[in-house]
Amino acid sequence: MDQSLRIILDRFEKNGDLHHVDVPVDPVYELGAVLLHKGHEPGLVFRNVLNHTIPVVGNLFNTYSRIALGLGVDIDHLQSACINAIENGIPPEMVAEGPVQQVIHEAPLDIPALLPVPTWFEQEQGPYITAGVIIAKDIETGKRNVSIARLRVEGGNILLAGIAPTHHLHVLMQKAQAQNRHQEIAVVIGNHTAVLIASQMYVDLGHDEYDIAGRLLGEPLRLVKCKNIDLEVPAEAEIVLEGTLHADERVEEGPVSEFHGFYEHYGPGNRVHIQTITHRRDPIYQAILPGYAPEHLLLGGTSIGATTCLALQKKIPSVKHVLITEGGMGRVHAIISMHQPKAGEGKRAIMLAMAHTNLLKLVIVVDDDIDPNDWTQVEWAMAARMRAEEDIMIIPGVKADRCDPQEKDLMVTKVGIVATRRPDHATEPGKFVPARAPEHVLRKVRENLSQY
Ligand SMILES: Cc1cc2nc3c(=O)[nH]c(=O)nc-3n(C[C@H](O)[C@H](O)[C@H](O)COP(=O)(O)O)c2cc1C
Ligand SMILES: [Mn+2]
Repeated sequence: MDQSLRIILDRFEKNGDLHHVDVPVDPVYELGAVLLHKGHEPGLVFRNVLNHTIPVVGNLFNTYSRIALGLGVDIDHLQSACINAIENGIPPEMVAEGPVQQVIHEAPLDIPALLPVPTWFEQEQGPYITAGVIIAKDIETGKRNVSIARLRVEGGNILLAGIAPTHHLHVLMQKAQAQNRHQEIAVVIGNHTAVLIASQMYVDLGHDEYDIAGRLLGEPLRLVKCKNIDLEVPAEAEIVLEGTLHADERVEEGPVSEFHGFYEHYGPGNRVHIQTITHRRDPIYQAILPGYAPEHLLLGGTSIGATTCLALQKKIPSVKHVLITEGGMGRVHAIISMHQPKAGEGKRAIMLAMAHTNLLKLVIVVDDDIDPNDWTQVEWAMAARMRAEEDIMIIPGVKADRCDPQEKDLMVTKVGIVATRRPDHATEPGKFVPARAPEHVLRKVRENLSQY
């Protein structure tokens, strides 16, 4: 089976989920502005990027259904497929060669000339690689890590990485520094959906995200050895940058966009020295519009929903689904769907979810007759089933993630809402009786709806 981004582009094309842009587009601000204004419309292939020959694709995975399409699963099975992939990984396999190494560039490298990396926002200090999946190995254990961090192109062969201190890649960089070594990394651009989703999973340090990608693919991910570092990269990817991440080379990053749509000022980032670039003969550059933009939010939201759901189900089997909403920035709002929760079980699920997934700030619990993807239904559940004095929990002073827009002294107030039927719901005489026509008439009309 083809494990490339190309097979996804073909599938999207056939399904009407891809649009080609032939007019010239400037990678400085204009390309990002097009992605922004196209919102949830089909993915875009920019075939004519100013000053570059390599085409740029973006907005591919800007809805949960397009993520499901990329993984080849039904939208209703997206979360269960992710959970299965976490629990039953398939280890990758090595192959002797792959198209990602058809062309090899060595020093001196000029990354800005070679790759059409977009400049996104006014206050950011340069172009950012945003769909670069970073491969690294733990210097102590040899275990692999696969994740995304944005990389600013500084010129020549130098990049700047801004990695959250809580992320594994940051831990690995520190471990390398403790041994006075630089952390080898490979930046892989132009990936199959399975690799992108795997890279976003909140799993334990040492859990190789390539195994998750394998299960999502349904077969081992095929890897080739890097040319000059001790790492392995997907053989069928588009572009790979091989280099080292330097804990001791810290450079002030300045304003950088975050998922909430504002700039953050995180302080210094770390320099990356690239020594080799390999790519296909005719590579495709993948870009993800960063900031408050659907693709950025939902790639993370898919994985956060799955990892939270898995953690909850281990303690509370009546949890059926955890949806991370786009309006909640793909990070901070969750809707938990439960099957006939017992009294108080909704609140327990809320507390577990918040404790497990630090970023979650508003968690709403609904019964599984409500479609969490349909905000109108969720709102109806709150209107019909919630008693605010009992069902809303407000928890001030909880430790926050540094990214939360309302974080103060690294704390936020969290809110939990239980909007499920009460256990006595069915027995209260005369209440909550649905007003409807007889079931046999409803069924007959449903079955013959197209005739009307
Ligand atoms: C488009 C995109 C850009 C991202 N940029 C960053 C980033 O710049 N810094 C960062 O720390 N995490 C970033 N992330 C989030 C991490 O990739 C994600 O939390 C991942 O699970 C971390 O994995 P790790 O703990 O294995 O390192 C980004 C995610 C996406 C989808
Ligand atoms: Mn990891």
